[in-house]
Amino acid sequence: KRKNPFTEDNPNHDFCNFLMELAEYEKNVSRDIHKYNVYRKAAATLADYPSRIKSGTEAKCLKGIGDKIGKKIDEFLATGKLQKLENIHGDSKNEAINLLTRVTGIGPAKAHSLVKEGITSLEELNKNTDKLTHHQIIGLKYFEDFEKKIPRQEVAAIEKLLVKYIKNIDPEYKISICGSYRRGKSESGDIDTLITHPSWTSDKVDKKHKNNMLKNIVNVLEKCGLITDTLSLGETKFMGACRLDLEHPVRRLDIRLTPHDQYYCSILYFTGSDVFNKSMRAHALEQGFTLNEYTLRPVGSTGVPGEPVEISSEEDIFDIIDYPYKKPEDRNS
Ligand code: DCP
Ligand code: MG
Ligand code: MN
Repeated sequence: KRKNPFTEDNPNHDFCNFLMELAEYEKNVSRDIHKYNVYRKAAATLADYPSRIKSGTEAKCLKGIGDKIGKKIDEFLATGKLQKLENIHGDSKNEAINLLTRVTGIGPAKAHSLVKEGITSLEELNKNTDKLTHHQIIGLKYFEDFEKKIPRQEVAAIEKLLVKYIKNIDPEYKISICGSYRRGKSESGDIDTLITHPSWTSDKVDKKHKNNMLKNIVNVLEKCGLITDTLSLGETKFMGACRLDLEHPVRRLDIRLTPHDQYYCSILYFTGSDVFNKSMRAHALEQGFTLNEYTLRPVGSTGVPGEPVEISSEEDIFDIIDYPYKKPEDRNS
């Protein structure tokens, strides 16, 4: 599970680090998603900033950074640490909750309840797998592998295999690796794969057919040894694990199957970043549109969304909501 996506060299990475630690604390321990988003946004903004921030005042000029975070930057610059974080780390209950949420499938609520039962380490978790779902057991099994970042060239090698095996089922399948890889990052937390097929549109095909399409793809990828485990498999979403070969760690693999007419909204969503998606959706709303991973629709005067707008490229979506086009590499904040 991603802890800090801003590890790549940037002149403000130490600020990003403490902001992401605060973000994780708010999400996992306080369960305050609003504060989590505020810290995450601030970290994304700083990670994107090309030069070293010299004071809280300077930082406050940037989007998403206010008084409180400005003060924290000043404290960090003056003392090299944050008292708030020192206090958080000094509490073993917080540390246990933070550790357990690093297992994929264990969310803040589950982590709280495990810690309440006295389960505070991975050893104890291993002795209590009866309390875990299949997803969480696989998460625990590959705890170390799943925390390793995936080098870009390994994602590219897995992409090649995915394309080869899936096109072998039907050459008309279109496969795109999205997420941080499409944003050009040198390493990724997982592999986000979007699949579509020109003859499959949202109005045409029944659920049964859709169901079998993804199941069939997953089956094939399992048979050839690329997929090692399934965390969850639905009609349009697969979450699981894959491995290039025995010399490489097991990696988290997400697959989404999308109808052809929803492809551009899907690829936009799945490319992210999550912080960028939030900004873009907020902008869409200001322009009277509701944007999600499936469609772009005008918000009618009654508040009921209208018919989806026809879209034939990612650029279309930016144009329609009057948002300056950003290449995937520029969608980090
Ligand atoms: N996404 C989103 N909101 C979320 C989770 C995901 O908008 N809460 C979208 C944007 C993400 C994309 O899905 O970029 C893929 O999700 P990941 O969690 O795989 O994130 P990334 O690929 O961006 O980063 P990483 O390298 O950590 O996987
Ligand atoms: Mg990803
Ligand atoms: Mn993912």
